[in-house]
Amino acid sequence: MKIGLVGKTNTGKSTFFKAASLVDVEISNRIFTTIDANKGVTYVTSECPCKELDVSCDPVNSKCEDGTRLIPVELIDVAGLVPGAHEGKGLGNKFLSDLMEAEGLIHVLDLSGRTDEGGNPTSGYDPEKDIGFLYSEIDQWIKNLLEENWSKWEREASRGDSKLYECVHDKLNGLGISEKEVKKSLGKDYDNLLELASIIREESKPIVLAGNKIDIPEAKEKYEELKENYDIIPVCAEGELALREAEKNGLIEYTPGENSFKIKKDMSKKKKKALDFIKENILKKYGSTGVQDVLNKIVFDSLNQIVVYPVESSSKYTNSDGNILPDAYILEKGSSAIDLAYKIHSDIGDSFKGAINAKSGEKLGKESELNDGDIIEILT
Ligand SMILES: Nc1nc2c(ncn2[C@@H]2O[C@H](COP(=O)(O)OP(=O)(O)OP(=O)(O)O)[C@@H](O)[C@H]2O)c(=O)[nH]1
Ligand SMILES: [Mg+2]
Repeated sequence: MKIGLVGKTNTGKSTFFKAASLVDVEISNRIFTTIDANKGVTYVTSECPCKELDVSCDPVNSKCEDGTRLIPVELIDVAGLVPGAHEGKGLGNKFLSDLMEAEGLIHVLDLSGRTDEGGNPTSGYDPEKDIGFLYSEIDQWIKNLLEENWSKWEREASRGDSKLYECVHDKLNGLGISEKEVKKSLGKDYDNLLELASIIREESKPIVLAGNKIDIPEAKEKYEELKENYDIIPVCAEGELALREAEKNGLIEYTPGENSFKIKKDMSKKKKKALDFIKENILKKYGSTGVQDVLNKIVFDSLNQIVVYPVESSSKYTNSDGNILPDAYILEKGSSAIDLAYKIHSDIGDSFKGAINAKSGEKLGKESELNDGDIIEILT
């Protein structure tokens, strides 16, 4: 699973990326700080069944902190988007293809209004404008790709040489857009290619709005206004970065997504003051820094994923090495036992004989739908 960070320059994408992945990347208030895409690993979180079962787990492909399972996903941070990027303006459209590898996008907005559309310092800029501009850039870019070959595809389709959805899918395949998504989009009403592009984008690239810089007073005001019309999460990427770095350096105990932290070690007055500010103004007011909420929202809500725990022994919840609840897999909601088997390994899929739901003891067939938090033994 890959998630991309997108937005105009200087909104805090790299700060979000660094906070979420702890990969050391350059952050600055210059415009176009990031040029080449940064890639790293971050985690989505879900309640680990070890709590409910009262067992102590030994994660292998993931981590568990205090009963919260952290499951890795890939995060991509790209260059800032400028109006006209689809025509090659700014850093051009190469990074649009970098970004489109991602299944879901996080649109990082600077809610403070202190950066204009080009990322330069200003005051009173309305960040709502950036929301529409992102959709329009992506749509025009997809439209351009469709336009290049559209007449040819229509001719081929009318001769019966190939199907329209196959041609469109071939072209968009590299953008992580599935055949199913193309087919569904083509089945909807559209008057022109821009409308079709827009439908394809909605079908294939869910976008979560991250209202960043919520520590700044103007951003707090703007958030109150925007939340009436948009599903937007208040975020303080800089605050999350400070917390995760303090945790890494052993100064505090902090689980991402939580609304508090514990101080473990003495620190400088300045650092203590900064952490207190985050506690009072962000964590207490909004319940978290928002970074983890945004990641969980895009994966679990927008991309409709669930977490399933495959085991080799359904009575002991272990793999062959005796690790309890070793692996957590992210699967699309609606996935069945056979889908899980193939996700583990094609050999396991091919020799599938059934499955057992470890919590209920129930025997499952190929088509049995899995639920979030299920622990499953595949029988081969
Ligand atoms: N106040 C405040 N400033 C932030 C926050 N997050 C990022 N910033 C600042 O915003 C500026 C831009 O941050 P970057 O992370 O480099 O922004 P970017 O979106 O990656 O920028 P480009 O790579 O140029 O596209 C830096 O000065 C950050 O310190 C935040 O939560 N609050
Ligand atoms: Mg950057």
